[in-house]
Amino acid sequence: MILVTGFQSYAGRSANPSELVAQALDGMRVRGMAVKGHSLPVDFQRVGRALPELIDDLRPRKVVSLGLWPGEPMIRIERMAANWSWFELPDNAGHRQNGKVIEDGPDGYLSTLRADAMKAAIRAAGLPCRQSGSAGNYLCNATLYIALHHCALGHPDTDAGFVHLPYLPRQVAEMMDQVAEDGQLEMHQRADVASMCLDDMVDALRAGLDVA
Ligand code: PCA
Repeated sequence: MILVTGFQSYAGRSANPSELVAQALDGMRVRGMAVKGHSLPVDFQRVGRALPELIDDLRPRKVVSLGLWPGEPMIRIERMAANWSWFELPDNAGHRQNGKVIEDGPDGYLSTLRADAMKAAIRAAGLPCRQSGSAGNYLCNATLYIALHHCALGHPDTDAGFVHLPYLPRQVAEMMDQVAEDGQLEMHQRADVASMCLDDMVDALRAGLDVA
């Protein structure tokens, strides 16, 4: 079985594409494996408990976590997780994790998914995709670290990785309305207005999971 996690919305946004993609993939089959979509709260403490529990309970063959990267123009496969958090924004519980993700954990982990094959498959499906060497310092990096650490300790046969997603088009439309209303409309200066439609994101993930 493949566990796909998405995040609930955060920072006052109306939706999180990662949650919608995880929901859309839930129940599909990839190479004979069932896909289980699961939604995670944007809450450092709760993810730290819930994700290891999910892995213990479901014993997935793969864990593919998804999150929004505001402004990212394409499917972005993360290769590394750092044992370092710097939450510029409080999570939905009001917590800022500034320091290590796991106090006595190693400095970092490499994703154990077949990231090169995933990138090639997604591009072959006609969808833009790149790899990245940093999942940032917020909850997505922490989530990848928590999954890889838990698998390293007790689930050697479970691969784990992370994919960041662009905004949905309607989120950018809302944002443009909002900045216009606030009198901040300097669109030529904004670099965070890229988006991708839900169907393309779901197709990309299906292509990626097929070879992950
Ligand atoms: N993106 C955030 C956390 C939740 C999400 O969808 C991140 O990139 O860390």
